[in-house]
Amino acid sequence: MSNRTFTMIKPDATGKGYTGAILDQIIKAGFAIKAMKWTRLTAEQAGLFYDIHRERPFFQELVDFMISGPIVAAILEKDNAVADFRTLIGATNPANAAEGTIRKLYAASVGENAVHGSDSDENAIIESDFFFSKLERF
Ligand code: FUP
Repeated sequence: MSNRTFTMIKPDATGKGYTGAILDQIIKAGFAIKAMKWTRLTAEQAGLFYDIHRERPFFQELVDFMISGPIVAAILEKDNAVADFRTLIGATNPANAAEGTIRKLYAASVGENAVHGSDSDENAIIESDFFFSKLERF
């Protein structure tokens, strides 16, 4: 599955009305949508998704932010999907993100950073399975 990655458009970006522009940029960059849903996470779900950060000082803030509004979850397909998508979204902190990247354009801070992108092929599979059944992928 090295040609697939997983993304979320986070509550800051959905709330500010950036969903359409972000999806447009993703599609124009050559990613095909293989699954997509508009949903809102519970605290338990957000905690499980970011389980790796549970002991970090920003964990509670991260969970509170991720449940503060709806998100768009999607599976994306493209050659070299994980790395190319990380390039498209830019650095975690938008202050360090390259010009033209999604986070540079739409993110406000390291916490409210508009989008998620999987950081490895392994995590792309885990994260995709967290949100989507086989019947929801086309
Ligand atoms: P990324 O892979 O770019 O999403 O970044 P990380 O996995 O390092 O972090 C996951 C999320 O934790 C970020 F999107 C935002 C949040 N975070 C903070 O709120 N503060 C930090 O110092 C680092 C990360």
